[in-house]
Amino acid sequence: MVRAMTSIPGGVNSPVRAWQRLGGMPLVIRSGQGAYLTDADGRRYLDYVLSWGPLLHGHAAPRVVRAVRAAARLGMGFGAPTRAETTMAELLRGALPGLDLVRLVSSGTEACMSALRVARAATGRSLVLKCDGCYHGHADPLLVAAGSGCATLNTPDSSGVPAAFAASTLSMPFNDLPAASAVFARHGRDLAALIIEPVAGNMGLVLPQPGYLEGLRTLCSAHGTLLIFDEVMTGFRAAWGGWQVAAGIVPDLTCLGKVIGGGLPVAAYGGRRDLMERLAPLGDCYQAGTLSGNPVALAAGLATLALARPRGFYPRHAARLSGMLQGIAAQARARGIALQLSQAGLMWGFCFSDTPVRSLADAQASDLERWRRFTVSMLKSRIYLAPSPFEAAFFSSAHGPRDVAATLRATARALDACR
Ligand code: HOZ
Repeated sequence: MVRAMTSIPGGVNSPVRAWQRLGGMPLVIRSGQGAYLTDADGRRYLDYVLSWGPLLHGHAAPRVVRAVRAAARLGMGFGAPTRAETTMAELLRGALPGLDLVRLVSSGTEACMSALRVARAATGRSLVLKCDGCYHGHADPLLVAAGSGCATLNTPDSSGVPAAFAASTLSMPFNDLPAASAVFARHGRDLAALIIEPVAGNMGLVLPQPGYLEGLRTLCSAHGTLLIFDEVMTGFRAAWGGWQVAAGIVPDLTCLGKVIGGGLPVAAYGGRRDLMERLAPLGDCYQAGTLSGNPVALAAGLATLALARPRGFYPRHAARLSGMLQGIAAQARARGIALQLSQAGLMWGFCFSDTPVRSLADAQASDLERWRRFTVSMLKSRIYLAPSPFEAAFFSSAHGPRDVAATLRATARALDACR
């Protein structure tokens, strides 16, 4: 890491990797296999970060690796249409009812930034509404009250963003429908879009309260504001398709990433035909990318999704995760430690708090020092959790009963250590 720091700002290529909340130096990773990581010194860790979400089947899943090899042999990229692009677009359309048309890009940042541009083009309005603690990538208009690394480093609004850009973004507390109604009452006519993670995964894992997303859908429809679900984290992880499928809510535009690339850079955005037809070459809204639809990355994504497709995949692995979380909850109760646990399919979160966590303010008010001591102790037991209290944890089909048992032994020790 010391060597990395002489060449890379902070030694990391994305700020939350720097362990600033946890203390100490980040692990330098050599390899991953199944549910495990191996660091540069040869130590093995059970991994609940999973590359921040994409690895639905753990590291180097054999079928995914085979698909990548086969695609690479045929060429690394063409910057021209391929069949794999259409296969992915058809798969996404089939899984998400609101996707009439979909465009492939390379990162969640790009997907969200581009969806906003389409929303502004289609509505002719400029204001955008988001939620405090939601993170939609690092495009200028979205670095306002942002979660993830911004919340971790206490820089929810970035320098370098022109004031005029930041002023075009309004932010409100997550899970607060009266607050949303107030914003719409005041600014509804100028709001191009409301962008939201339907399950917030960048302030820990915070589920929407019953009726919240439905209420937002109604507000958006009533004011001609487009509803954008950022399912970069929850897409094909909370459920096949995404949270919107499980919740039965159809947004106007959806952003995807992470799992659909199986660990390689694939993301997508799509939605109603009339909106997506605004994009060039059909329309006047421009968005492009040399690596968009890269065939090797798509091979990883398609193989990952093929493995998740069989009926019962999500319930089976989510049930194993639920069992683990019930075990952790019982351990905390037995020790008199206030711990909130949350789950959305194969994502989970934990927060040391007496009261349910419904917003960024709740997450910030939790016992962050206890989080630190717990996470450090887990690391000593060779369990790798996100180095930030404002990130979700992940689970994969590679995490088996023995891994769950090892985790529960470690959580018992860690809860003792942070009493
Ligand atoms: N987008 C990730 C947090 N939700 C961070 C990714 C990274 O730092 O690698």
